[in-house]
Amino acid sequence: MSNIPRRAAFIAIEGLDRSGKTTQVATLQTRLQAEGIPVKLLKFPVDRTTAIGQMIDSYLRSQSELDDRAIHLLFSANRWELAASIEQLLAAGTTVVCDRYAFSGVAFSTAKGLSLDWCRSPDVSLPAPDLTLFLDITPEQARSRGGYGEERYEKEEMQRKVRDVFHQISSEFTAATWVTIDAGREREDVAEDVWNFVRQLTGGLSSPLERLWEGKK
Ligand code: Z5A
Ligand code: MG
Repeated sequence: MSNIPRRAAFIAIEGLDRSGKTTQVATLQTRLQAEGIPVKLLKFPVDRTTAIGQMIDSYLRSQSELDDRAIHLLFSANRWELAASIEQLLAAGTTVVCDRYAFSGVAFSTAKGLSLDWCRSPDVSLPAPDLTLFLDITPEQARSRGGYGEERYEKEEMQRKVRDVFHQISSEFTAATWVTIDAGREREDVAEDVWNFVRQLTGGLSSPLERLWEGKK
């Protein structure tokens, strides 16, 4: 028998706007709970009422202007605020499911014209998800869900660029750690795919939590 303590899995749900991230995260939480697996949901940007959260919220609503690099660093700081608690939860056996994570940070800022390497650097060494499920839809499918909202990035041209960067990011991960799911289908079909990947990790892991993008030039 191994003496290595098991820990819970860290799962990120990423995807384009209107791809159904929040819908799927809620369904996944219900399913994990029904299986008796402790779970904590996190959403980035976190709670828009904290000091950093308020700055992000005001920026996304176009109520304030910030340098592209400054807002990028605020999104990253928002994740670092929770990095230690993610580690503690996993060590205590609670599965952590994130609604967006560092990949959204890199995708949106790179789509605005910043370099991918620069965008990645503030998030290097964050807890790395054991599994990232990327919910992919076309801009046409997003439009059929009522279109984009009123916020700064909710424009079709921007969403196309973001999708391209997400595909570029995904090519750097193995098939075991990054899975692209066709999210243009019925909610139940997408949920079934999500569950089939997540269930493989519900027994916990004996491998240490990895650090995001460490060793990446
Ligand atoms: N951002 C950033 O720039 N940098 C960062 O580091 C981070 C984020 C972390 C706010 O994000 C913005 O922050 C975002 C990226 C940027 N900018 N944009 N644009 P957010 O997470 O707060 O955004 P959101 O408000 O959650 O919206 P969303 O992501 O677009 O939605 P979603 O969570 O993917 O989808 P949903 O709310 O589950 O579903 C959308 C609608 O579709 C809803 O009416 C559902 O009932 C419906 N739906 C869901 N699934 C289906 C299926 N399968 N079929 C049909 N209809 C469906
Ligand atoms: Mg959402």
